[in-house]
Amino acid sequence: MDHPFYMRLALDAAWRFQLLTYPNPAVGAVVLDKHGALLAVSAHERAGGPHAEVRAVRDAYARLSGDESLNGCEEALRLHEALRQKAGRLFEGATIYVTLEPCAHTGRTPPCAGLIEALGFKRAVIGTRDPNPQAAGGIERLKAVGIEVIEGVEKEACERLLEPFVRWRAGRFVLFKLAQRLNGTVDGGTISSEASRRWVHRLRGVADRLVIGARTVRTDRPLLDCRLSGDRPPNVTILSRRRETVDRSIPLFFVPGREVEIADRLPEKGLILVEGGPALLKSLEETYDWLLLFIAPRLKEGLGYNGTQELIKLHQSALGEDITVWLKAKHG
Ligand code: AOF
Ligand code: ZN
Repeated sequence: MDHPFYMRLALDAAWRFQLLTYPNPAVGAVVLDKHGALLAVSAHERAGGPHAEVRAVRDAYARLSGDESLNGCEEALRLHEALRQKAGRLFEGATIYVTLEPCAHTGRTPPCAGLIEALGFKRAVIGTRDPNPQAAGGIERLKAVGIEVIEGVEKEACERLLEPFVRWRAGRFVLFKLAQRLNGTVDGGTISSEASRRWVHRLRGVADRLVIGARTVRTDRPLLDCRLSGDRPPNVTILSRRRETVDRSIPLFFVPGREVEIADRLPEKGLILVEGGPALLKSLEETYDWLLLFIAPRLKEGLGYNGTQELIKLHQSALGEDITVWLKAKHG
């Protein structure tokens, strides 16, 4: 069995929900049957929802049994109970890959390690340990009942995936999001595909604050809501050194249920999403944690980002028509 290969499948699945799981970590899981055939690839999608392992086991169960009654179920407790009741010996000899140590605690959902144990998995391949002491302990628990545990597969990549979780637990994580075209231009209307914009709206829905520069507020007059995902609109911080220059007739001030503040610095706690252009990016080069670029397969004249910051690529994937690239400044 090519452990790194299957772990990378789990990693790719998890990255699609990176940050969307806030305040939980992004986690991916893969299930193979007793012959080593691939049954399911899945990820944790939102806090309060089923963990990655449980969603992967749900899909693997449907493949193995032909029973479709749990397909699409996102209720963690119901899944735990139903899988324990229905799976019988289907998972005997099976292998599960998880980017993060399966939890051993009852949080908003029951413990994943308990489910893996109850279903009779033969082997668990785990990327990295859970830095949350309340949830950790799954590795010991699995070993104690005789499940073969292989630890540290693609460890660095699994730790990288977990970095925002570690940072916001310690205080704050700042993501700067920028959309650009192939030739680097960032102005002149909509840039990224609908799938990318829907993803960003989901992120707005979970972030503690959406931060935007006073210049963008002035020129784009944006609404900054979550209309494509149906989530609650985020509270907004407008970065400005001169409070009085922000025009309060701009639509974003009138989105119901939202608070808007004008401040000269970033909020200090939680998950902070910054949406802005090249000027704001330049001014926050030393401050943000990660940069997420959406690159749309189009060309158009205009203003571009001319930064020369040294960046480390963390991950890339496709979203709709676009390419998304997660980057980190070298200073970070
Ligand atoms: C896993 N698999 O996919 C994730 C885990 O409140 P809960 O029940 O959702 O538990 C949240 C904690 O569980 C979170 O702080 C982290 O330590 C762990 N996340 N564990 O086995 C997963 N997302
Ligand atoms: Zn869990």
